[in-house]
Amino acid sequence: MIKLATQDKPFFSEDLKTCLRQVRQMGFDGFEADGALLLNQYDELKAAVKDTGVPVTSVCGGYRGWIGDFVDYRRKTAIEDIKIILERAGEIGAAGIVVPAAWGMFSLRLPPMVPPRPADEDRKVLIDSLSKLRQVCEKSGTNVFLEPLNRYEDHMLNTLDAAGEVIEKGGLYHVKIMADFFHMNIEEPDIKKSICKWKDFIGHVHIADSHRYQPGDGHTDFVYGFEGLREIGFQGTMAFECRVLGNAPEENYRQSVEYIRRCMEKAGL
Ligand code: LER
Ligand code: MN
Repeated sequence: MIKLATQDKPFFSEDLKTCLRQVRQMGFDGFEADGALLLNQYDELKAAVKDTGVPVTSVCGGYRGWIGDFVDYRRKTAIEDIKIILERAGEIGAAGIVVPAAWGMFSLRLPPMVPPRPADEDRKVLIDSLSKLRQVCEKSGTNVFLEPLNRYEDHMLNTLDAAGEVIEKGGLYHVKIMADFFHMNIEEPDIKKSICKWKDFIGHVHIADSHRYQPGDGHTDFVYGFEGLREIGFQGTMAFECRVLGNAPEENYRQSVEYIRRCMEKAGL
């Protein structure tokens, strides 16, 4: 059964128990926690999950550095932080952590356009970082969800093909592909076909509409993409990762959850 989750929102309480209750009341099945919560407020988060029964389905970001960082000590720091997050994610029943190669570090489409490291080195570095996370994933029963970002946010992995090829080349089967509808809308020629091509690799999904606001407000064809998820028998979590437009953001967000549930139904999910 697919779960719908949300990342944190400005209108959710800072008190984690209250936050998780709000998440459920809004119509979600679970919460996608920032990794910083697992690093810095782990006891509070664990107690909130236990008290409310609302699961942390997944984790995203919140660690220092990037697995594809140009600076070696920052890459090592990222790996060490992610290891701690994954151990704790396993303890509280979360499926894993969403990890891009890097975010906002370099773009081949923005000046200076010439990266300090060649593409074949990028790939080696990514395979090396991801290999170092194999043991903790196996021990904690978690996955790394490797996320291709659009060309303006990262230069290493932009498509499901690029992420899938790194996984295959490195034999990294503790790593799954994270398919984000916002990035796919920019980079994939046909979202449904790309999802179907990587059917055994897709482990997690992010949703936002074409303009990265709440689903239902833009022009992304979610039903079409969800048909791909139905065809591959996807059973993971789809997490909302978007800003919320409008004067009544809480109500608009609630309506967006209803909209996505209708799209899921239309797609047979
Ligand atoms: C960034 O644009 C993004 O999509 C996040 O999920 C980063 O991991
Ligand atoms: Mn994302």
